[in-house]
Amino acid sequence: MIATILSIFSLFSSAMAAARERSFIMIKPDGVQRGLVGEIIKRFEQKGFKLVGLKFVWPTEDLLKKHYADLSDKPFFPALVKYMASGPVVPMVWEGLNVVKTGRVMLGATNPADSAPGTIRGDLCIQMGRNICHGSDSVESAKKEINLWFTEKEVVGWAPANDCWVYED
Ligand code: IDP
Ligand code: MG
Repeated sequence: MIATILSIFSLFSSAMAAARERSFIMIKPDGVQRGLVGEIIKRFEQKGFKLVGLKFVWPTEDLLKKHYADLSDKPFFPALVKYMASGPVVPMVWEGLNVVKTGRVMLGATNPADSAPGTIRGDLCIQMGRNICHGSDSVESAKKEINLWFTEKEVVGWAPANDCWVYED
């Protein structure tokens, strides 16, 4: 009996944890320059994900080198850092069920030429080095990226009025 209650509780709490998953999504300098901030935010908002962090910053090369540390041995790394430091960006934290995986699907492939129509990169850009938006590739890297770009206080938990119209009970 107690075991059943515990397993129901654990199923419930893992579903709750999944619903609170967070991804780091960032509109890159070309997305800002091209006036696509509203369009990209609109897609995540209309999907049903919840915005819990957002700012407008001109990032330093130092921060970008940390953000893209895993790619530091790639030949395109210097050009990538220069591109990303060329103007202001919009770092965001979005929350919801499977938001990391779904966010990547919404973004499309790294190379816009391979991105399906209907995706952000598939609809709005052409080349890999100007692909307008970043999205975390795993829950683990989302946590790292959120901690790199946001302080704890800058990520704001809140309860939207219409949760029951987005998620089943
Ligand atoms: P992702 O942004 O889809 O996660 P990553 O492999 O993490 O792709 O690469 C980070 C960023 O580096 C890409 O979004 C793109 O702007 C740039 N990039 C990746 N591969 C290349 C390349 O082969 N040439 C030029 N830029 C690249
Ligand atoms: Mg990546």
